[in-house]
Amino acid sequence: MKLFTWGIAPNPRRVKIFLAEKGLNVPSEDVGVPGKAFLKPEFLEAHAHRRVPLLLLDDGTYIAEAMAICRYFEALHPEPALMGTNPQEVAVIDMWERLAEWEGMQAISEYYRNSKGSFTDRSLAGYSKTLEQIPALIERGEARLDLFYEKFDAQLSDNEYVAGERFSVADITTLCTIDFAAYSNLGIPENCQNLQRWYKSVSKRASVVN
Ligand SMILES: N[C@@H](CCC(=O)N[C@@H](CS)C(=O)NCC(=O)O)C(=O)O
Repeated sequence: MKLFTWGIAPNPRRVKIFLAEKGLNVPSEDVGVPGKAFLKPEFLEAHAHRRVPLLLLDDGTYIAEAMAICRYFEALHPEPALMGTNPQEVAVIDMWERLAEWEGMQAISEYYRNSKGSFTDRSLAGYSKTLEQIPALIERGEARLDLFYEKFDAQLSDNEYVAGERFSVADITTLCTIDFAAYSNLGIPENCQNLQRWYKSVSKRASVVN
């Protein structure tokens, strides 16, 4: 088994934190070009998926998408549960994790990939075809991110964690989204006190610090 990753890129980081929470050590290979904003040509040529994280199983099966990889390990190693233990919990965690990805991670990715010179002609990850940047998506990404912050701040006003009273994969995606946004100086707004409280607490977890 091998997990293909990329430095501190936010999506491989979701899997890295998930595995650390489970106490699992999976052989991995960083396929980023050091100091550059792209993946190694050998990786891109060998893997039509062209994105990380990507998990290669011993029988040759590939699993892409951070959440699919996490689900695989959750099924193999159910404890500690990070994706819920009963139908309701599973659905609520899945809902908040999806909201974090769709409304947060996509918003900051939209901003990031359309604003940085290193992504000219590669405004979406995973394609060899030229995809030009759309400048209007910079402002739109920022506006979407504000809405994400507002929604998650409200959710955390009466929940300790994003999906309720237990730490879950929804917290992992939310944290990776926020750290990625902070990297572009678009971190949690001052007025989102609930989110600030939550962020301080989850950032101290061993899985995040190490
Ligand atoms: N929805 C995917 C997103 C994967 C993704 O976009 N990964 C980025 C790194 S964060 C990537 O592989 N980028 C390759 C590139 O920019 O060429 C997931 O959950 O894994």
